[in-house]
Amino acid sequence: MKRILVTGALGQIGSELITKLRKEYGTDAVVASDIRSMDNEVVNGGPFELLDVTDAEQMNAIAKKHNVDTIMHMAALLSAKAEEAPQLAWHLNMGGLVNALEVSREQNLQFFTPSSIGSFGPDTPKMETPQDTLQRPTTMYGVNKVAGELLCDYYHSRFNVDTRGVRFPGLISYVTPPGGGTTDYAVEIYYEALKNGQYTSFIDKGTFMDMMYMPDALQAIVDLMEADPAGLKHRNAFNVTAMSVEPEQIATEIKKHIPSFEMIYKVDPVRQAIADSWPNSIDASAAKAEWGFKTKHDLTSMTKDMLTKLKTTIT
Ligand code: AKB
Repeated sequence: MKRILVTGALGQIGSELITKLRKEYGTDAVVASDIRSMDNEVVNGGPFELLDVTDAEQMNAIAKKHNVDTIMHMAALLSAKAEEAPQLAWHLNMGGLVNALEVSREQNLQFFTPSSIGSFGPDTPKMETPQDTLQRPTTMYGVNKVAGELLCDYYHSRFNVDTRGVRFPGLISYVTPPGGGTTDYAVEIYYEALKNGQYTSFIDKGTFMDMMYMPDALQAIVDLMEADPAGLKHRNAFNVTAMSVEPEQIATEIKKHIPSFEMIYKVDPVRQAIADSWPNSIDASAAKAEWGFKTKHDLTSMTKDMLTKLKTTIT
């Protein structure tokens, strides 16, 4: 039976990943952990541990206590937050990652962590960004992500740790809002459309970025972790995406359901600069070829589902 420790379990991805993994492998097989405790379903539904990922000893002890065979390391500061506090971002994003990799090495665990489209920079080819290409990001988040990708490859080649990972695009979800990311606009827009009938976007019209609906992202994690290692030429940082969109396209799709919806623009120069340094669209063909990556949702089906699900929670 699998036993998985998830860090950052109360974050945007973690909170839904816990539910997905508990459905796949059983409630007790998945240990949720986070630096904060919250009285929510994640905490109530199965094992939970308070964990500061920068504390290596604590992480080691928790992994041992629950006899886990896998770590899914999700705890991280996102791009805009990391730009506000670059030293903290280095401490948390790199310190947490190296601790999680060390625990995996010492206890011989399988390991997953997400990289991001933020690992690319302004010199990277902007369209259909290849799997293997120039990566010179200009943000602290991007620096953390590239260093993290390399570190995960290193732990595999040097210590034979079964490290795996993807480069996530912006993830759209209705359970836990993201916080401090550049692609957050693409989540906020749905909440605000239902609450107020309008949204003020901090990202300018015409700014294309890759996005993916959360159920597809969670399935990608499970599929990659279960993939036969013999088929993996890459192990970490697979490009994955479902769509390349700009704010007007999301607004147009929302208007099909809420015709009075209005989009206003008040561009935040910091987050706009981050978005401008990222690709317009990435090429996921390596993930498709090596472990069968696929998605179910496009912009149309995602928008319909987001509005339906959110309606029951926020109105
Ligand atoms: C962010 O915007 O920082 C994240 C990401 C694309 O990694 N959503």
